[in-house]
Amino acid sequence: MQKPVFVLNGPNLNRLGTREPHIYGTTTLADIEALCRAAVPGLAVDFRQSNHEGELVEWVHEAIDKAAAIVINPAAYSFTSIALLDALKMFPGPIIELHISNIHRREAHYHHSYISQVATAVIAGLGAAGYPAAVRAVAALLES
Ligand code: CA2
Repeated sequence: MQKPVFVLNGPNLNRLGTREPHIYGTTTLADIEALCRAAVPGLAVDFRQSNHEGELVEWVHEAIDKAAAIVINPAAYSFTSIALLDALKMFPGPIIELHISNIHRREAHYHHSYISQVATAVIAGLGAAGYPAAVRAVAALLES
């Protein structure tokens, strides 16, 4: 059986849909999880969110053994976490870094992501629609 795709979400994303709708839209993380699960029939999606850097690192370690691909919205850890970068370097499959907003149109502190160094591809600015697009993209990469 095909291994699942891990969809990992970083800090504060559990509060999505509750503020800043002009940047992040009104979709909740539960809505996004449903979009991911429906994106590719037959593809298992393991969807998680944590506000803790160490927990995200441990999930990446788990993915090394269990997942075919990782889609990750590291949120603020994109711009600070060498620990997450080092963990992702060990993952052998495709990694898609995802941001709901276009981080390059925002303040300068959102412009440099450590995670982009190890990402197969980066999706930013498509809103919640970026998530199912990322899941479809990894499915295509795993097929090829
Ligand atoms: O655009 C994205 O997906 C981000 O990764 C979201 C992060 C931000 O630090 C990145 O620059 C871009 C922040 C997530 C904030 O979560 C929210 C919580 C409640 C309401 C709206 C957003």
